Amino acid sequence: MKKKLIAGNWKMNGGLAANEALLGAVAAGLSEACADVAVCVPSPYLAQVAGLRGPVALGAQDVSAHESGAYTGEVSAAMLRELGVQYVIVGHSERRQYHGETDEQVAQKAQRALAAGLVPIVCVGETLAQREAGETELVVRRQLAAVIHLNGHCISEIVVAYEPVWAIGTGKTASPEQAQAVHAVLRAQLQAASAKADRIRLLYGGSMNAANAAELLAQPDIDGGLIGGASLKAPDFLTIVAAAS
Ligand code: 3PY
Repeated sequence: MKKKLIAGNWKMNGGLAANEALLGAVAAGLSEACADVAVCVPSPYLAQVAGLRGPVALGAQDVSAHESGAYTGEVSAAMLRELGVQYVIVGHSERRQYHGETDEQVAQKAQRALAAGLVPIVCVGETLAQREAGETELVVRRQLAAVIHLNGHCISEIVVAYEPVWAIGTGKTASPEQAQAVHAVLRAQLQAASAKADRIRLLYGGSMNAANAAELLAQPDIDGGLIGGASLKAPDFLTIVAAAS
């Protein structure tokens, strides 16, 4: 059986003192047999968290689609790697929505990450309007297809996160049945692309919290969670990790 992965997405939150307190509390609460745990932190704190992380893997929240050069403000995959980063989120809906990231750019970012030895956490998910129009499957398959198309030969090295946009920052969560249905679609798409698809971890994201984690994580195709707000509170985050362990 695959070990589940619980990755915190701190988004644009944190501070030197707060990070130290949060990581200390998380590390103290982890047991040896627990799920894999990661925190995806804002870029300025990567070096700090690399020194504090203990058993927690380090993740970033974005990476440049370019290798290096005149791209003011961007951070390359090689730079992340040098800081000890293992995971990087690509295509989070907040980046697709507020920064206009396209499926092709997300696929390029995944490619840069893989080439540098990082594991991209590729986010896919539909908006409320798309769900109501019956387009959920079409949308998530299109988003994942772009990444499969560009990264076919190493697709088994990625993590996929299904994050329905209508469940992000809204307090709404997909029901376990809704989430499982989409995960099954994604799993079938990955199986069609790779003989090693069964080892790819499919995370659910979108308001996973201490109260709903156990039910979501019990679904056959949910291999972990990408956790927003609840990853900023050590007791809640640890409850989710325990539910995955
Ligand atoms: C959320 O749970 O709000 C997320 O966006 C996790 O990435």
